[in-house]
Amino acid sequence: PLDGGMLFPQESSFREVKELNGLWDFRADGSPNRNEGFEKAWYKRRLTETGPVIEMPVPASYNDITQDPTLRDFIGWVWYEREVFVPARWISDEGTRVVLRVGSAHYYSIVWVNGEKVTEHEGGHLPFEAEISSLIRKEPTKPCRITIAVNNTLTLETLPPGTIQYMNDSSRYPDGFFVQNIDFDFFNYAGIHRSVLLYTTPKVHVDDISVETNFMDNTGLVRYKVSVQGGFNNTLNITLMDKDGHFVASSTGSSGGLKVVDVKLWWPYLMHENPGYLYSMKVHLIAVSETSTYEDEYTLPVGIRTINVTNTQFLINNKPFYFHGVNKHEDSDIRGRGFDWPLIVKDFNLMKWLGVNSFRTSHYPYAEEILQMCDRHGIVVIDECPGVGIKDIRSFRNASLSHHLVVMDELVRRDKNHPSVVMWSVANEPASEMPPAEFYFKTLIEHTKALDQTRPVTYVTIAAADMDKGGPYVDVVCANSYFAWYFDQGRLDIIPLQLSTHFENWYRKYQRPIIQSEYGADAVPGLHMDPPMMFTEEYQNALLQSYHDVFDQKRNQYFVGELIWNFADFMTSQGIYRVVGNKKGIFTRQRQPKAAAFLLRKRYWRLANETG
Ligand code: GCB
Repeated sequence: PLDGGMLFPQESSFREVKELNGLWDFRADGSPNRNEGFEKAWYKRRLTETGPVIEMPVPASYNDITQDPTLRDFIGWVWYEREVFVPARWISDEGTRVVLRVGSAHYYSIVWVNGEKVTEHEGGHLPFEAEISSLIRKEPTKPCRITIAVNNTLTLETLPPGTIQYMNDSSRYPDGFFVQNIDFDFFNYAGIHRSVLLYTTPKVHVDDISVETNFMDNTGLVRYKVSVQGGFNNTLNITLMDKDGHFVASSTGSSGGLKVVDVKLWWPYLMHENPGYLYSMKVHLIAVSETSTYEDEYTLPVGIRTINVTNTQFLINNKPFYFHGVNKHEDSDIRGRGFDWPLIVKDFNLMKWLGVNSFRTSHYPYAEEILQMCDRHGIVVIDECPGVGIKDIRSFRNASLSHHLVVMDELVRRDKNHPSVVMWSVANEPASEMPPAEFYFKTLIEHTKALDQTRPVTYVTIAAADMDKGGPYVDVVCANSYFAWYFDQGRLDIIPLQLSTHFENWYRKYQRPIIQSEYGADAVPGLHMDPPMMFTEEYQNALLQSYHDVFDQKRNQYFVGELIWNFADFMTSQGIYRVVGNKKGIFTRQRQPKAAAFLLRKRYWRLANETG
């Protein structure tokens, strides 16, 4: 259904990458009908010629960059623009294909180059691109002007969904006053969140690669498929090399298998002294046409491993895997959801300090660079799509479902080759007790399984087993619960009974392995009280401890993992339940430990020794 592949841009002898990160011109369209940019066709001239601009860093959310509350809470179109020189040889060589790629922008984007529209894309968190070769060749000596308009308005058909509510009482609200209502618990950060790149490939090029891996005894098997764009007399040479660059196996043609003797499997961190083992699969293309020859090369890291699920276990390489990990957000001070290497590396160091072997990309796909790190470090990922906050019955309608299916197409296309990704999560805490949820989740899960036959599929539920309409379709039950927090507030003593009952009900009904995909309590760092009270560090610790006692009872039965909510404090919309954001982090938003971080660290390293 999707047009072509979405390989991560990479440099090789035949490909170049140019990053367009830095300061862009920026303007939010605050006109009364929020549409002046289109009415006046801002993309036709330089943005600086149609009104005032400010400097805006890319990548970053725009919300927390200025002192202006209107921009922080802005809903509507914002405009980004920058000019860039395209290397002359990219222009003169007709055999070079130039692509403009946006790693992600939230939520709806339209892109122009020199005033001509080149693409539009719906949805944050996933990349989109456009070939601009012929456009830049029209005016070869001029810098190329890239304009990107981004709109963060959410509707019942977007993922995540939201609604706009106009306040019509003119005695209480000014004309045109509206609010965006959302049913998810994180700030709706917006803007260009990941790198903008120009990259080249040869005109005839490797467009997509898929691998599936398996092994038997000591022999690994990599089945691959390569698709090529253009050409007619194409020769594909595939070479697999080990970590040290030594030849392992080779093949020719657009699909086939590579046999790996004495295979070194991809193992999760802590299960093996040599985690995250990656081979390199070099795909080399020579295409000969009547007039020219094209050559291309793309190297894909490949981890050889298998995933299987039984009634009671989650198996990696046929060994039971126990998830002891975290839920995260792409979230930090000032940059919001913007890609930031120092933050990413710090988070990996903190995860290793904790003894984390896995995380869920709550509640949207994370940057590809993060998944690449997980591949290399052997950290296991539950890859979640932005299907969060589906609470309104109107969000189960066909238009919403159709878009949700496309998002899964895009997610699987982007992430299918990562060994670290072991399961897809199609949603978080939908209103899965509503009757239309059954058809919705049956369709969504079947669709995802058809896209990828090698990974289990789930969605994360908050419903009880006897209420959940999607329960029959998931491979693993991922259940969230907040006993002694949102219910029975302050009553830590009810946790053992309620949590055990909850698990038993799920297991009895579906005989599927269960993961505690969220649990936790807010703690304001520095607040202390004994006996514990809600919001203190002691209460957070005591709540986690009670949950852990139940986990340990069920661990040898059907219980296969625990993911704390949350790794770090994160920003939310304003409201009476949130004191400058969600404080369920075991680290603060600045990544300093609360008492709970030490509790979990002790537990996770113990689990690492007991279960791997
Ligand atoms: C949940 C949601 C998560 C929230 C969390 C909370 O169930 O999945 O997005 O942040 O609870 O703290 O309320």
